[in-house]
Amino acid sequence: MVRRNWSAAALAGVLAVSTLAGCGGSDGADSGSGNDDGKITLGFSQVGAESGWRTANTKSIQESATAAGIDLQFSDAQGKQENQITAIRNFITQKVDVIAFSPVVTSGWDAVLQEAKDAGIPVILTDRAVDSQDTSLYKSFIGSDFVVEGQKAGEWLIKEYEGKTEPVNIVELQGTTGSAPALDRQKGFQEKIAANPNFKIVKSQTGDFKRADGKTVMETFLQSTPDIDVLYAHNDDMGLGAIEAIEAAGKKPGTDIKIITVDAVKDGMTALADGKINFIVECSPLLGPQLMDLVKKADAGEEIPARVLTEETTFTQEQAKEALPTRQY
Ligand code: GYE
Repeated sequence: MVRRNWSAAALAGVLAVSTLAGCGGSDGADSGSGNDDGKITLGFSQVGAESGWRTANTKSIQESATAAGIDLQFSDAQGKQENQITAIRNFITQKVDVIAFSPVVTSGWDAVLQEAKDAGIPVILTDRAVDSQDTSLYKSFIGSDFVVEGQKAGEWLIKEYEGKTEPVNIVELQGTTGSAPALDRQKGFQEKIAANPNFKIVKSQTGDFKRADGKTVMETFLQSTPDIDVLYAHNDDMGLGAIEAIEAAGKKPGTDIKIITVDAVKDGMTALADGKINFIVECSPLLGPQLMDLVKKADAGEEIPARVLTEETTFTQEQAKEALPTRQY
């Protein structure tokens, strides 16, 4: 389908090119995406399949593209930024109508985003932010506020230990190094717990948002630090891996070591309802429907909000029991 540019000047340029193409026998109705079915083509570069959250997010994007009649070119970067850059360059070459992607890490995007901008293809950041100073390189950013998520985790801990004066040893399983959710969930949490001098983060290491890594890193934490009171894991999957390590070490997760995670996917919620996790901060992966609305508007050259925030809650063990039967993911 014709990629509609958003400025009148650019539109005039596209029309001129179309006219020339028409002379060559083309129908002149396609800017080159090779897709003449009238559908919008969306190129989407996904992080990978590192967690339950990501699986639910991919499903949401695929299902809502189908429902919206959008032709989705889906590319899995397997956790590597270089794969995402290659995928985005391919989308530019294909002349897709809109590009969306969930950046693995925050930095290093300026060059490829500039290429998309120069090609007149609107870009929508999905789920994770970039640190580019030039915010004109993308049209919108849809996703959660990860700093707020970290703050919610810290607030729960402060309440949990209210009135107590003994030291609280915390270990932290960070998400993928350099990713927006890892940086911001750490920041928000630290900001809140700084209010209580008894709280001490004694170990903090990445588990790459993966269950297996959460388990192995927790094993090393348990070996080096016998008196762990609290585990703060940046996602459910790492928390679930850590639970295996804690149980293997003969300790009771949720009792001997209190556990806070982020995401609230079904496996996490089940462990919460079972008393193995103490608190989960929700992060919704169901970004597909809102993303498709933004894609349609961006393709039509309409103004779209620079920031679209997802609505989220938190879950205690009791709340998890209530929510589990109807949990979608
Ligand atoms: O919390 C984690 C996933 O970017 C919000 O990535 C997302 C995070 C999510 O791997 O489970």
